[in-house]
Order: sequence, then C-alpha cells, then structure tokens
Amino acid sequence: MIHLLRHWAALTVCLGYALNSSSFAVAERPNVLFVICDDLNCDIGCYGHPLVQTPNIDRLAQRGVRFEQAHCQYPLCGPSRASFMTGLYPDQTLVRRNAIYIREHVPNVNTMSQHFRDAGYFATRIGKIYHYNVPKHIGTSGHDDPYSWNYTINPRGRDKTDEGQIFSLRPGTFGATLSWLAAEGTDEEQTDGIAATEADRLLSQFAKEDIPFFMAVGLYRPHTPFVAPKSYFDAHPRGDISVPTVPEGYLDSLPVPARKSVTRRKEERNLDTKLAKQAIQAYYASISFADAQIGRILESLDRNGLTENTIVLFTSDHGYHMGEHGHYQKTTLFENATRVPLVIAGPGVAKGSVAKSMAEMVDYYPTLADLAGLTIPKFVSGVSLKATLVDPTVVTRSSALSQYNEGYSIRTKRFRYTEWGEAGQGGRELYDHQHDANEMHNLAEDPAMEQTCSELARLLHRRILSAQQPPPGIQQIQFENRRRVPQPQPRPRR
Ligand SMILES: [Ca+2]
Repeated sequence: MIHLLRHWAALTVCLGYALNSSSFAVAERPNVLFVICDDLNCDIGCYGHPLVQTPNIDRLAQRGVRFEQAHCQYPLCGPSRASFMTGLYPDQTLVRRNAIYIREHVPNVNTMSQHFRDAGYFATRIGKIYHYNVPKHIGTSGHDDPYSWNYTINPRGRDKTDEGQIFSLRPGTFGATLSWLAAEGTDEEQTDGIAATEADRLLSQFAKEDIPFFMAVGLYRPHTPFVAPKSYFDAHPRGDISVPTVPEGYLDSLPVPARKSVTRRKEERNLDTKLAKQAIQAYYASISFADAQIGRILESLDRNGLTENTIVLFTSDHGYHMGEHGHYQKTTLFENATRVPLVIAGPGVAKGSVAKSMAEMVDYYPTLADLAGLTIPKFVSGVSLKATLVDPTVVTRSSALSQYNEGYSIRTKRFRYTEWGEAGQGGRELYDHQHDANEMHNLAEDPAMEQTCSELARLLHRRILSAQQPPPGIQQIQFENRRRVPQPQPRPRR
C-alpha cells in the first residue's frame, strides 16, 4: 500500500500541470470519511434507544448534525447502495434487486467516489459499499464498481472461519435468516475489526503524505450473522429486552402486498420469545460492536490530526425490523425498514444539532460534493443538504420517497402514505405519526381521512414521476429481472 500511495503521488507529479493544479486545488478542500453499517436501523443511543450502547456514534452526533428523518430509496442492500452511490432513484439506476453490477444498467454513470477521484482525491473502499452477499462474499470484492476507487481492501476475519459455530434458524445458512454467535477472541480479529485497523493504517498514511482522501468504510455488522465478541452480548442482557408483539387479526388489516412483505419469512414468523430475545440481544451486540469499530476509526482521525479537515458521514443502507409488525429483517415499506440513521460532522457543519429537515439517501452524493466545493453533476437527482448542515432549522426536504417491489411510499413530517400497484390498485396505507408512531393503524380507507389521502396521493405521484425521469447524459440499459420480482411500470404523465 505504501508503494501504491507513493506511486499515486509520483504519477500525480509526472502528469504535470493538469493533475498538479487539481491536487493543489484539493489541498484546500476537506477530506471525506463515509462510514456505512449494513442493515442498521435507528436502534442507537443518540436516537433515543434505551438499551443499545453506541457511545461513539453518539459522540459523533454531538459534534455534527443528526437527521431524525432520513430514509432509504429501497429497503434492500443492492438497490439502496446503487442509488446513493449514484445520487439516482432506483427507477433511474434500474437496479431494483441484489447481485448485480451497477454498470450493467447505467454503464456511464459517474459515482460519488468516482466524482471525488476525478477531482484529485484518493478514493478508497474498505469492506462493503456496493452489494455483497453477506457473509458468503466477505473477503471478496462482491458486486463492486472498480471505476469508483483508486484502492480497495476486502477484510476477512474469524467470523468467516468460525461459521461452523454460528446458530441459525435455518441451519447451514447465515445471511438470509436470523443467525448469531457470541464470539471468542478480540474485536481486531473480526472482519469489521480488521476494517477499522486498515482504515487506521491508511489514515496515518494519508496524514503523513498529505493526500486528500475519500475513504468509504462499509462495515458488515449488524447484518446477519450477528457475530460479535461475547462482551457485547453481556452488555445487553436478555432480561432487559422486550419482544414486539402484534394484536390478533392485525395482518388482515393490511393490503395483500404489505401483508406478504411481513410474512414471507416462514421460519421467522411467530418466533418463540426465548429465541426472539436471543436474536434481539445479538442484533444489539452487533450494533454496539460496529459502534466500537467506528470509534477506533474516529480516534484514528483525531490521532492523525485529520478531524478538523474531514467531513464524516455515518449511515446505514436501510432500516430493519426486529419483530415489529411481526417481521424480522428488511424489505417492507414500513418506517422500520425505510428509516436510516444519518449523522454528518466536519468543517462547516453545525455542532450537536438535530436537523428539522428530512433527508433521502440520494442526497449524500450532492451533499458531500457541495461541502467539498465540488460541482454537483447534472444527472444527480438528490439535493444538497448543505444549507441544513450549516443551519439545522433550514428545511431542505419535506418528504421522503421509498419503493419496494410494486409499492411506493411517501413520508411527510406527520404521515406515511403507501400505494401498492398502479395508482394504489393493490392497496393503500395511511399512518398518522402524530398518534401512531408504530404504524399499526391503517387509516387509508377511513372516510375522515379521504382528503388527506388524496393530497398525499398527488404528492406521491408527483414524486414518482420525477424519480422516473431518465437522468440527462446517463445511458440506461433495461433487461429482464432474472428474479421475476414485480416491477413498477413507468407512469403516464398527468
Ligand atoms: Ca443491507
């Protein structure tokens, strides 16, 4: 790596004025540290969770801006990651499933890190940024986009070699079902521990050689298998954990596609309370373990004198259910699956504030570009949140759009409104967060809510139309979805 950095620096010098002038320009610009957890919801201390211990994310929130209402565009790894790395909606990237390379659909897109790379930054990926099959692909590049990076690291820890010890609801499989292990050994031996060690090593190098960087660290936890050293399990005793329940007949109150989204994992339905508590404890332990690795990376920024000139963005790729609506994991259009943690800190960002504005993950690309003084490419659909980061009372966004299969959902400050199928023919949902934060009472067919529904439907249709516009200058390649997941049809202009 030392070699590689020297080579990069030498190359920059050799290429003469063009690159030199760009390197000179970036010397004044802030670095970027982009940290993303996999399958992490807002069960985090600074988001008000009473049990989960996340001192490092909490500290980051104290020196930056935290978004209470940030939402993914698609509650599944691959589509979400393709979306935020391009600043495009899933109907623009055409990536609506896992296990695909983004350039199969949008071959000439300029991704977020590629944009920084083009501006003279050294772009690094450690771990999972684009889709990866977890834990199967740990230690490989997964469905990475090589154009996005100067240098990549694929950590692989003892969680891979210890797989035989992992308990699983479906023995022999770990990533697609609930599975967990209170591991022997140290943090540093785990895949995410190695990622933090590697991040530290690179940050020291960047500091020493004064190299402007865009570093993306994609941690694997708390994605299943929930593997973390034992001490993190001990810190979250099962006796303190309560398991969400749903009232009798609840599922019948949901439109069919919504009901399917929370009932399709047979082995996770009506989970025995003892097992459910173990699973939740393991999820919390994995979050706390990931937080500790984030702490090690943030300490490295401090130790290397980089904190002052580095923008830090911390987030997850989508939310996660841990028993809410009777469901575990992701892929629903409920708040649990669409809402993500988002904390941004660094030069020019207000300290210790909570944003009044909502945010979407498509906003990360333009926001980081804007904060670093880079242009925002014309094709990018997200908006810069810079004004909100400078003054957290500024509302940049007042709604957030998410989609899953043939459903679309809009979150406003007060309501969530969801339509399944063309114009809601597959069913509609309306939840009033003022009285129903858990989204348990569908008011869509309540005559008293008719006007609210039609206003939200108009907003939703407007947002969908805009999120389906072909991005200027970006080639889109359509092909059949091999998994035969129902696809949304482009809507006629209204
Ligand atoms: Ca994920």
